[in-house]
Amino acid sequence: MENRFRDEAEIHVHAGRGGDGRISFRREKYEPRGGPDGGDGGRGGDVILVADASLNTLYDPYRERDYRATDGEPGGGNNRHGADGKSLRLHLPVGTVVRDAERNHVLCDLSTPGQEVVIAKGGRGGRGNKHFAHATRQVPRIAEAGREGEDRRLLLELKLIADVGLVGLPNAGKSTLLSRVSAARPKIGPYPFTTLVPEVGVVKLGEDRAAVIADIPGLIEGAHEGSGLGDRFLRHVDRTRFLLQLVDCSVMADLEPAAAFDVVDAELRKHSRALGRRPRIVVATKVEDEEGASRADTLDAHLRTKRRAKALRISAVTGQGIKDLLAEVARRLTEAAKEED
Ligand SMILES: Nc1nc2c(ncn2[C@@H]2O[C@H](COP(=O)(O)OP(=O)(O)OP(=O)(O)O)[C@@H](O)[C@H]2O)c(=O)[nH]1
Ligand SMILES: [Mg+2]
Repeated sequence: MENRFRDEAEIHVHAGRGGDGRISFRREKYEPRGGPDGGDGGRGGDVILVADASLNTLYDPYRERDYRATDGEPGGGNNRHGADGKSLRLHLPVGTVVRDAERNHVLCDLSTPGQEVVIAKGGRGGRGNKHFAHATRQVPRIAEAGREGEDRRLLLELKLIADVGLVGLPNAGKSTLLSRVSAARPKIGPYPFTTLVPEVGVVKLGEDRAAVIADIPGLIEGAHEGSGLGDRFLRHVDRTRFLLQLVDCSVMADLEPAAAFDVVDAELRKHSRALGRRPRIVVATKVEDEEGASRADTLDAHLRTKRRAKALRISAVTGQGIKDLLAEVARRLTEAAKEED
């Protein structure tokens, strides 16, 4: 899984060097000592980071480590200016946090689609010898060298930005729910760890309302410390407005609903205080028969001691409860938006 999905990468970016200034003299008939006409070198290209909404992981392209913009061309004779180097535009998913790898401080956060940041500036071109002529030096045999471009090591860290995060044990039905309410087609399987890569989908909540939902791989005990890569996945729900915690209430589930709730609840709290306190809707999944309903009752009894609200019951198979769930999601988002104002 590690070789396909990247949510962390270290890369080295090199802006282009400026082209050198030229030493040259005009050559004309009958004028053996023409004036200086060496042109300036072109500017080196910049390295520009672009926040691209069509990407959602730091995929394979970024396994390459070095990224170079091109150098500026040297100046020519006859006052010809060297061509500027081409800038390199590096497309990264929205939600990428960029740090300086040496000092570890945040350089930028690519949070808005289309946002562009010049992360390494190209070097200035050197001036040609025509700039160095004056009364006492009419035959300047000097020109300036181009400047080096900026060179930086960057740490890229992807943190998805979504309205709603789906969390739960493996096999809880997270991806199934996402595929039911959005156009996203995540992989679904009757076994744990089907989802290996966080995925986002857009859910329509009304005529002109929509929410972005992030589906992450299942969490297991110890996730906050890195078990099952849980800490990396939890990071993708750091930037959500609220969470849907899914609890499998079918008889097939490995754990009783109350225990399943507690495992994930504890991991969220241990990951960070903020995530532990993030508004959350508990969702009892796979509730399509009496057996499921009675297990959902035990979950509610358990929640009574811990939380104000009961679990919302859904079945992705029959579609039961999904409309109500989306209505609740819409209501919560409105609430969250009000609080942010
Ligand atoms: N009976 C029933 N089965 C369901 C329901 N929702 C999901 N499933 C099944 O549960 C299994 C796991 O579903 P997924 O959506 O892949 O679960 P997940 O939580 O995304 O699992 P991971 O990606 O491994 O964390 C699949 O076999 C689904 O078909 C439901 O409402 N009722
Ligand atoms: Mg899944």
